[in-house]
Order: sequence, then structure tokens, then C-alpha cells
Amino acid sequence: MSSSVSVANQHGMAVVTIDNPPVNALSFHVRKPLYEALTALRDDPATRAIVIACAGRTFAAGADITEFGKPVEQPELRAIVALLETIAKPTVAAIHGTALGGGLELALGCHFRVADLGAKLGLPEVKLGLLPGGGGTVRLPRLVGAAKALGMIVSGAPISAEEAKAAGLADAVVDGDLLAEAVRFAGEMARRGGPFVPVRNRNDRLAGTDLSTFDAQAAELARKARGLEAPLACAEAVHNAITLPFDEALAAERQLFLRLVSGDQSRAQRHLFFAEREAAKIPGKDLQKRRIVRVGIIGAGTMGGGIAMAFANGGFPVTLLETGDEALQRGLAMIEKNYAVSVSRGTLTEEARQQRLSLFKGSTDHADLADCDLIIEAVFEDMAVKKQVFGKLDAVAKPGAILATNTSYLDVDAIADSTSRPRDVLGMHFFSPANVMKLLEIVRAEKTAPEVLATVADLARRIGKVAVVVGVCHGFVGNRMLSARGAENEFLLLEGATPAQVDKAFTDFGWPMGPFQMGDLAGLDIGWRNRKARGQTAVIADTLCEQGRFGQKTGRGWYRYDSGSRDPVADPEIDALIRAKAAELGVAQREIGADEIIERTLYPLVNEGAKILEEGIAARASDIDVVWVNGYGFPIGKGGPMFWAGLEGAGRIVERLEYWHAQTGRAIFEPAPLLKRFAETGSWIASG
Ligand code: T1G
Repeated sequence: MSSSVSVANQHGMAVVTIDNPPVNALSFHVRKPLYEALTALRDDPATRAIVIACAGRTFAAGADITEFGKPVEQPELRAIVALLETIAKPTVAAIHGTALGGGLELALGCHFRVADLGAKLGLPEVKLGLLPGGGGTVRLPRLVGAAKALGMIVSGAPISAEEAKAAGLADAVVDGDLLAEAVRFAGEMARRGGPFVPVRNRNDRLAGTDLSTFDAQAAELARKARGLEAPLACAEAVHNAITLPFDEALAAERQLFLRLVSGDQSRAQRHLFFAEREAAKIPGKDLQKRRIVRVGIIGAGTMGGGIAMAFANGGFPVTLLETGDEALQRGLAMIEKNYAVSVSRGTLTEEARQQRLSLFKGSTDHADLADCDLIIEAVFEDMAVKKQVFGKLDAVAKPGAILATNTSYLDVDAIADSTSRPRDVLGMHFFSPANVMKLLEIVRAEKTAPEVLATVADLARRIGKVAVVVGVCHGFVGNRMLSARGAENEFLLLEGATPAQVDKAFTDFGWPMGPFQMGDLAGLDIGWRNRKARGQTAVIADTLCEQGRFGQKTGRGWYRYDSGSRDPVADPEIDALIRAKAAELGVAQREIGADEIIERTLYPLVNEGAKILEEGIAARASDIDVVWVNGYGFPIGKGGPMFWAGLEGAGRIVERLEYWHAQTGRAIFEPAPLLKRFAETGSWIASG
């Protein structure tokens, strides 16, 4: 046998164990010996039943994603599943950990599935821009029904062992010795005798499918696909499972898979899968981390409250501090309301709500932070205020406590240097709402100790955040690039584009919303305050704010919002204001197309990313992609700004930046040397 697959055979009960750390991906060096072992056991008259199990922490978590895009080595997973279905003796998959993708499809080739109580089962291929390509779209509906299968496959969300049992996907759930139970189960099946019907021949769960209901469900899911092909292909494949004979549906699945796996969207999403994991590989990652038990949050406003919830959701006791009791109670009330809304939506149980609220302790006395191991300030975005807060923290925080600032822009080195313990200081830039948005920019200051960085990076994972370590500059990675993306917005309006046209160019690109709608959502007064603090102006946006048009919160901003609605309505007053400003400034108005809008917003975005890479503010181009996908909604089907630059053609980007630089003289259009180098070499590596 190979080192990846072993066979134990006692009294006719064969156990085939896959051992391919870390997640038992079904790589070629697993598939070949697995195929051989199953063939031999099928043909061995002494073998009465077969159990497939995995060593380590999980049942097979899928095909080996690193193999995609390379020549396929036989046998493919599909051949192994087909082989399983030629075996007349009982076959049992013993599932623990996360049986995902091809791993679950392997289990679907078995007659039975016995799952550990803590196991998860799912087909997450859609998250990679794919669909289950090992028969999952045709076999899963035969066990759980078309509607349940459609929901699982299009969402990619795994289900628990209990849910799998209830749905008909698992035949038994074990709380104890999984392997022993699976072997016992297999023996019992062998004693009872066959025939053992392979999943492919089970049609009763499909028989009663109401196709119109199914199609309505599929249409609703497709509506949310926002330009992504995989969700649509998933729905089509499950539809085929209902309407076509098994082998035809299987062949159709194959064709859909081959189309997706070679497409740009799947390449982009597979890039992001690995990019998120690369971002976690920071210097000092394996250093001894500091012990974090209690977390202190200073500021109970929108950000502070959201950050506090993020930690409470991760099971950490939180001390929430405000300057006065009224602000504190307001913050705590907001947190209670947020949890109550989750309970009413069914996304949180009442028990969990109470458990999380029990983790909060409110205070208006800095001394109460003395027992905190990590203290994060989320106070007003003003350097003097931040330094004052850190001065107090320096006095009350215990030795070894990590002190973090949630600043979005400010110089973390300056904040660290205002304390006696700069090695314990760094930035933790959360994105609003902090209890929901996955991105956390960890701002590594010059003096931040490596183990402090490693501790916070590990902590980020524990609270479900996607962390990217960034360097100190104005706006770090995300907000600095956001400034470049928005620098032309007012010029575009003055020259003739409307807010709706700009926003439509963005939503057609795949963004959840455009910059003007986003501004109305966030509140235009925030940008207005920042501009005033930095002595900057924006002729149109400032006028809106002077008129009290702050966006959704005031019912009017770039758009009008009819009472209570969040849907933007184009406002003729805005068009008139823009025309008046353009006339005042002597700017001729003209038709501006979507291509120009993209060139003058997203090309500078890429260009600024290249500058950030050159300056070492980000360690990798893929880190920048992780920031933009998880913090700003960059369409996952385009892989993030730096990956998309390759899809768009960096040479064209450089050429158009040079054109706009010649037209306007504005620095954001001056192509970064690294961008030019990327255009020539296809590599974002800054050095060498
Ligand atoms: N292939 C290759 N490498 C993988 C992998 C996979 N399927 N899954 C994980 N890794 C690597 C990962 O890059 C990391 O590497 C290490 O394993 C630990 O992963 C035909 C087409 C299982 C829930 O989409 O969701 O089957 O950084 O850090 O947080 O229909 O890994 O250490 O070098 O994520 O404990 C479908 C993907 C594939 C599951 C574990 N399956 N994996 O999470 O560890 S397509 C998936 C995960 C497919 C078939 C289709 C998670 C996990 P490194 P990790 P984790």
C-alpha cells in the first residue's frame, strides 16, 4: 500500500484509511492507491464490507485544489465513485471533521454514511467558482431531495451531522468511537444482507419534486448571483438531476464543471482561497503568543460596540468603557438591540444571546481596564484624542497588555511613541459593522513586537476575521486605495456623469453598490469632517453637506430616499446642483461612458496598490486582494484589484493611465513602476 492509503482487514471487515495531511485532500497520490485498494476489496470474496475512513483531523475535505488548471492524472475522483457503485457488498464512509466537496462526493459513492456528532458535511465548490464535479449535483438530491440539495450546493454552506441525518444524507450519527461504530454498522449491514442500492439508483426522493417550486427557488438564488456563473451552473446541474436520466445528468455536470474550472471567475476565486491563507503567514507566526482572556474596548459607539460584539461572539469577556454613563448605556442598548434582531431573524438562539450579553461589563472608569490582556480604542478619529487615550492606557494597563488603536488612517507609529511601551502597540483596523465585516487590517508599527503581531493575528482567526498585516501610511492599504478610487468622482460628475451612471458602472462591474450609493449609506458627513480636518474640499459633496444632505440618515444625499426606504432615487436637485457647479467652474459637460468611469476609478485603484507594494506597506499583491474582497466588496469573481489587473490587461491599464495623466496631469494617473513591470512580466514581486 502507499503511505496515503492503507487497508486493514479483520474478519472480512475492511477499513480503508486515507492519510494525506492536513485535510486529506483527494490528490492524485491518494486517488491511485485508493482506486486500487477498492478494486481489490471488491473482488476479494473474503471481504464482507468496506469502511472508508480518514486519519487526522478530518474526512477528505475535497479534491486537491492545487491540481486544478494542471493536466488531470487518472484515476479521477469520478472513476473512484463509479467504482464504489459497482461494489455489491456494503460500503460505509466514516465521516469526521469536514467532509467537503469531493470528500463528500466520495462518501456519496458509498451505500452508507456514518458521521461523528461534530462532523460537518457540505459541497462548497461554488465558493471556488465551481460546482461539485464528482457527481454531487446528481447524487445529493437523491438522498436529501432537490430543494435541500439546491440550497446546500448553491450556498456552499455545510450542515451538521444531525441535520445530515435528518435530511437523509447520513445514516447514523456517532458520539464516541467513530471507526468502531462504522465497522459495527458495516458488519450489521453485511449480516442483514443486500441488495445494497447505490445512491445513483435511488430516485424516490426525486420523484415528488415540484419543478415549478424548484425553478422559483433557483431563480431567487440566481438573482443573488450578481454576475457569478457558478451559482447558475449549480442550479442547472441540480435541475438536470431531476429531469434527466442519471448518466445524462452526470455527463452534463461534467461539461458544466469543465467550463467553470477553466474560466476566469473560478481562477479568481481559487486565487482568493489561497490568498487568504497566505495572508495569515506572517513573520513570527509560530512565536509564543501572549495569553488573551479579557478584552477591553474604549468607545461604545458604532465601531466600539461592533468590535466588542465581535469579541463576545468569539467567546471573550469584554469590558466596554465610555467616558460617561449615558454614552455607555446607549452603546450597551445598541448591542442588546443588535442581538435581539439576530434572534428575531433566527440567526441567533435566545440562549446564545443571553450567553453573549453575559460577557459584557460596562464601565466609565479606566481603572477597570487593569485586568484586560488586550485593549482596543475606538474613539474619535483625532490624533490628540488618541494620544490622550493611550496616555491613560499606559498608566492603567497591566504589563504585557496589548494596546491597539482602531484608527482608519492615523499614524500608528506616532500613537505607539506616545506610550512607554511601543512594542505592545499596533493598529487593529476593523470595518463597519465590525461584528459583521470579515476584514481586519492589522497595522504593524515600526516597534510592534513580533509576538504581539502573532498574538493579534491568531486572535483575528479566533473571532472569525480575515486578517491582513499592513504597514503604516495614511489609510494603510484599504482606505489609501479607496481615496485613489474616489479621487475622480467629482470630476466625473462635473464633466457630465450622474451619480447613478457612476454607480451603475460599478454594479455592472460586480460591486454590491457604487461609490455614491455607498457614501449615502455610510453618511456623507464622515468624509466632510475628514476633509475639513485635512483642509481639503470637494465642491459638490461639501455643498450637499452644507445643505444637510448626509445621505440615508437624513433622507437625502446624492440620492433621495422616500420615507423609510433605503432604495436610492435619482434627485433632479442633485443634477441641477452639479450642472450649476460645472458652469461656475467653466467645466464643459459631455456624455461619459462606463468604460471611462472604470478607467478613472478602478485603474487608479490598481495603480495605488502597486505603489503600496513598492513601499512595502503590503507584503504581497494577494494581500491587497484579500483586503479589497473582504473589506470593500470587490467582486470575488474578479479576484481582487491586483488579480483583476491581470485579467483586464496591465498593459492596457498602463496605457490608459498614461492617457489620463496626459489629459489631467493628476498624480493618481502616473503609472507606478511596479505596475509597468507587472505589465511586462506578469509578476507583482517588487524586489529582484
Ligand atoms: N485542496 C488543497 N489544499 C487544501 C484544501 C484543498 N481542498 N483545503 C485546504 N487546503 C490547504 C490550505 O490551503 C492550507 O494550506 C491547509 O490545507 C489548511 O487549510 C471535485 C471540485 C477544510 C475547512 O473547498 O474549507 O472538491 O496554508 O488553513 O482553517 O467536486 O481548508 O497550510 O499551506 O483552510 O482548518 C472543495 C476547502 C474543493 C474545502 C479546513 N473543498 N478547504 O480549514 O485549515 S473542490 C473545499 C477548507 C472539489 C470536487 C470539487 C478548509 C477546511 P497551508 P486551512 P482550516
